Amino acid sequence: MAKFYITTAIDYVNGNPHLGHAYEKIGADVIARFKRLAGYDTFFLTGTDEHSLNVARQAEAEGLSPKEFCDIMAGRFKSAWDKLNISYDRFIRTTDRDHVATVQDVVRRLNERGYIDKGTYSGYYCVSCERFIEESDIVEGKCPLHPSRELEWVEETNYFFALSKFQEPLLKHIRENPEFILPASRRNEVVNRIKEGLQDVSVSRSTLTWGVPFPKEIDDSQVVYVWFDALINYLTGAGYVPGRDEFGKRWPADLHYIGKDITWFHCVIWPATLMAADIPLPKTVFGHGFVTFKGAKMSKSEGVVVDPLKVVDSLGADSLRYYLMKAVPHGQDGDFSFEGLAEAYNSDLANDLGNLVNRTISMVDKYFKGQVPSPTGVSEPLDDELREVGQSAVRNAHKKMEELDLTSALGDIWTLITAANKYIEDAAPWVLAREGKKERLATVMLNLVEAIAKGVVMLSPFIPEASRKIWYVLGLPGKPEDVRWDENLEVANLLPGIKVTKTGPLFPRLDMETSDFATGEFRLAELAKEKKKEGKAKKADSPEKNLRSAEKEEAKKGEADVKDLISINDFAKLDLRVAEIVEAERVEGTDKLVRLEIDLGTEKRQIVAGIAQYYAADELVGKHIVVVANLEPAKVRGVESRGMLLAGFTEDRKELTLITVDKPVPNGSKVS
Ligand code: ME8
Repeated sequence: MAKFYITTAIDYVNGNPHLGHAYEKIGADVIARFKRLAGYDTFFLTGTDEHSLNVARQAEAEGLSPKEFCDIMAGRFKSAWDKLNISYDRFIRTTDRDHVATVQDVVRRLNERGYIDKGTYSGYYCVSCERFIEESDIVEGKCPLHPSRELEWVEETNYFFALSKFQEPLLKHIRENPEFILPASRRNEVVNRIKEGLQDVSVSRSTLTWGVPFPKEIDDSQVVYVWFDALINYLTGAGYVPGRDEFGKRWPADLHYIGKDITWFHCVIWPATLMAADIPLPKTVFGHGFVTFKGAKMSKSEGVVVDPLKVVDSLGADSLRYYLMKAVPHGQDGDFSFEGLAEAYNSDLANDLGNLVNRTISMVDKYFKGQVPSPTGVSEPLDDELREVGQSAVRNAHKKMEELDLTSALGDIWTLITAANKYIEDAAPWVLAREGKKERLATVMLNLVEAIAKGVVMLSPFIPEASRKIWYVLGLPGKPEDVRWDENLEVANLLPGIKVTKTGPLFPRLDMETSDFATGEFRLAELAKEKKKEGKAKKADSPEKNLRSAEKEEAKKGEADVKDLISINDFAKLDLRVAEIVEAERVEGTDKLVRLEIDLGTEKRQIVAGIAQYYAADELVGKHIVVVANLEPAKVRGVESRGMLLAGFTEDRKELTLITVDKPVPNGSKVS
């Protein structure tokens, strides 16, 4: 099986994950999921870049050691990506022990080969970029990317990497391997800059202590410069073994998926380092564009930040994933707006996709008692057209995905969703039902289910949660990810006899008047921008405190998972009971809530639980769960809830599991 090793940039942890970070991780995740579907043995690496000067300063401002600070922040990044369903195989941290060993080994290798030399550095440093800025790049005394931040003058005795020796080898490599830098526009920028000449670059810092220590035998007073350390994470993630030439079945990387601001590091410094160390080069570096907010780059230091998690809490991960992949075209910048997000949600997800699925399922339910009919052999040109659109969508989207043009692939997949909606209108199943044309009706329903199933397989890299759910309510076996992309053409074989499950709206329509979007709660970025305009923004040079004190306490204790202790008397106040679920139904107008009727032996009562994304209503009936029976009643979205069920997340936090009993006990039994 061919392998595919994909990496993202590793994020600085001096601020919370923002929408720009999320965009990159989602893009890489869509590619990784696609490659798995296409049959590649895929390994997906992401993580955090922790040895920056920014981090050291931020930790100090919070009264924590850099490592304590990084533990908290890395946790936030990891849980953000879990929430967005990023299917990484390893979350690497540059403070991981194996990574430190890899970095030291690479430095040793370069030193042995004569590519590292001591020298004196003097020049300007941008702490936001964590890079030395050449005089010719300085704009009005500032870094061009961080105009609100002062540059810092640095004069140090450092170790330098002999980048200047690689001008010709790099140009040759890029010439002979046009796929090395994508998209082509980035390649031209890089080539032009290389032609201007390459200077040796500093790879150590002598005035910092927060970093990977330089190998002792070379110099024990220096640490490795953060960028040099960071790039090497790609080797660590591939299973690099210090001291061995051959390592890992994953290297060379097939794709480094990174932002356009860091192409210089990835397309020049990184390949030169690998050439010097005699390690094969990655196949492709793809420099994606930026997500902007009202035209400005999302950037913490510039005060333009949209919190992706707030969007997820309100509309779900799939909505954000879908919108970002649609709004930021292949390799280019794209603007994020709340209006755009709401529009894409309502019009594409709720109307086009959600309605298509709900209407189809309702009709199979009504006309065929929920059982998808078998082929009848009666087919019309209309049917062939729909099938043709489906086959082309599978082929075209495949090609676009291989080209990493995710936005166009999404467009190709949508041609099938649009065609299926049109097919309903043209075939008018309700007329066929009225006229008693049962055979024709069967063909139409089968074709619709086939079109949806095909669409869902292709959509699963983009909107994995909804895709799984649609697959489930269609009654298809397994998960859409289990179907290989090229087998998708034969998805029809899976259909006859499957039994659909009626469900509430997959994407309940968003009411622009009453939703969170209208409340201002979401408009953090806008507010930050306004504040900045008024000159009230925090001084960028003074590290802003952003940790909650409880997080700090936990970090210091080093026991992040242990909560405050309670006494046995406190515990005794809880009335935990076993209850049987006797009825379950989705709370109308919500996508998370389920109303349950539970039997507590002596009484029946109603509780409301936020578990609809993890359990279909039918699945719940008959389960014996554990509830907190003496919780004071509350209204959830206007529905009374008298009690609370207990549940926990699975290890990857992707599934919720109810706490149930594993031997029969009477309803209402006390749990203690
Ligand atoms: O550069 N839109 O970290 P970082 C799209 N630690 N992508 C964006 C973006 C935006 N508005 N803002 C940032 C670093 N990014 C280094 C990387 S890799 C060995 C070391 C992207 O936290 C950015 O281009 O500043 C980069 O690819 C990633 O987010 C991390 O940025």
